[in-house]
Amino acid sequence: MSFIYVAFISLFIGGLMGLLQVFVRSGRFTLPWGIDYYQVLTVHGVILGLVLTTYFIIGFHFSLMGKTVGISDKQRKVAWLAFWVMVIGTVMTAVTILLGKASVLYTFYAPLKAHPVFYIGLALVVVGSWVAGFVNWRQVYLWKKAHPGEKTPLLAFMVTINTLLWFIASLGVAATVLIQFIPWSLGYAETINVLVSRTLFWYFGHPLVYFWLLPAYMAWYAVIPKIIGGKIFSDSLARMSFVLFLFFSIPVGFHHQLVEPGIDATWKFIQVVLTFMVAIPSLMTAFSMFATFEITGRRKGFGGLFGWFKHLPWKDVRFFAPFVGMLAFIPGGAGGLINASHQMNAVIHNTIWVTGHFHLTVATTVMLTFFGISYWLIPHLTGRTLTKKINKLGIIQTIVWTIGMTIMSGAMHIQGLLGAPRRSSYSEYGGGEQVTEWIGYQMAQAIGGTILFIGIILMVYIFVKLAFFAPKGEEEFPIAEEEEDAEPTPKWFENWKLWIGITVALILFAYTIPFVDIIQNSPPGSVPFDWPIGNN
Ligand code: HAS
Repeated sequence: MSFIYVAFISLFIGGLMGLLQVFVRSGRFTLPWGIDYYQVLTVHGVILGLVLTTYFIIGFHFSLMGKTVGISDKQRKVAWLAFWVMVIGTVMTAVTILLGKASVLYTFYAPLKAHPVFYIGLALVVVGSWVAGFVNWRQVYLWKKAHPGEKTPLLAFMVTINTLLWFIASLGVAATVLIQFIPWSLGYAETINVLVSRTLFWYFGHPLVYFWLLPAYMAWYAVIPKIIGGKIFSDSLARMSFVLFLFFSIPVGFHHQLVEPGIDATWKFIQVVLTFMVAIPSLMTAFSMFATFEITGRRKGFGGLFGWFKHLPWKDVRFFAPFVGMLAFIPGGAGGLINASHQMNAVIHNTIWVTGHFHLTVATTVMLTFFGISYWLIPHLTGRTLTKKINKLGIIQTIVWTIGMTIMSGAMHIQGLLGAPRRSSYSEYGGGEQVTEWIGYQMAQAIGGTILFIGIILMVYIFVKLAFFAPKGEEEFPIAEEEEDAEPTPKWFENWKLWIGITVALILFAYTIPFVDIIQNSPPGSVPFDWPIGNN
């Protein structure tokens, strides 16, 4: 619950920053008291993209592990250590941003330099998250020892994969922060190798998005079937899709660097092929969800081609919010495939289309699923219940979010196709003709963003209600069982050495030669640049 508190405080602060951004980009509003647009944008990206997600996910992981494999008092103490290390790191990072000494956005691209404390704080957040992961692995290990020959419970298996994915991926960001950014920002190193830093960042940055997505998939595979009165379609399919995510989410970072000079085109091509591989487990997930919906509906007596669709509990927000998240992932995922296609990437890269893409994926698919989880998880943890009134408010919240996001993200996608840049404040670009095409969409963005902020206020209100004021009682922790006639899960799913071995082999294959090439043929490193100029 402590992790979830931080997540919801972050939601409010980050959402407020988002509101200010869309106002500024409408061209009708200037930030007061000399506050800088890029400072606000950095708070928004760091607090929503890195803080909210990581805290919510780790809290959710702990709750799933507690329910399935249990947690000892000793493990709980180490989990608290993880929490406090992360909080100290978060506060350090937040202070530097608020003091205007780290307006480097959430991707902190070199050669923009932040105050050293910004990087040290981020490193602490990562270290804290590793400690949490170690606790999760230990939980599974002890459970396996006590239950020889039994398969690890599905959700514990999924948490293990997600923490493994996170650990292997975050080694990249830890390396660039410790070896490159901290010495350079402290003045011990005069220059930084920009391409190496970006490559290590994206080695981490892409799997990061699956670290966000997989907890949503955990709920789709194992929680949603229970809520709709059904069963898990296939335990093996669910495990296989998670294993495929472990394999393919890391060796694909180059698809964020397709226009980056200095990376050999052959290796970009190879990583694009691997990117298309990572879409497969998502398609398997879509298939599995349809199967669950249909089988459950037919069992309840709803026949015909689409009759089963009617049985879904549309008035239950625990289902409705994640379902809208699933729907949003159809255009969101299709947009991802467009981004990954080398030629089309040249059209949309560094345009606000990309911002539209990730507001559909992380800010809709993932967030609406996290909200869907919160409706039962928070009252479950606080010993309260989800009342009919809060449920109804939740449905309204989901609709408000969907309207706001459709307008905002739609406007971003269209503007991106017209060439409007991302990561930029309002500008008329010297009266350029092309810019006039964007203005209307920037207004739409502001309208959508304002509706979304209303959605955030509603959600924070619901959170406070569920955490402190809802009637006392017992809220179910819904975990579904597998279909009776499902094929038994093969034993080799527990072969962790094999999964880790294949993952490492794929990473070495995709990165060794291009990385050596990048280091051997690097242009001169860069001295630091400060923003705002002369501020640091
Ligand atoms: Fe992405 C940029 C490619 C998925 C997040 N992405 C980003 C950035 C973020 C992000 C934050 O190749 C910006 C980073 C930055 O700041 O620069 N993305 C992909 C691909 C996928 C993908 C191929 N992205 C995500 C997810 C994210 C996320 C998930 C967050 C959670 N993305 C890219 C690329 C870029 C990029 C390039 C760089 C662009 C550039 O140039 O800068 C795939 O994983 C997508 C596969 C998904 C599917 C959809 C499956 C559909 C499902 C729903 C089923 C629905 C049901 C309901 C069951 C194939 C599972 C049905 C009911 C009915 C009634 C119909």
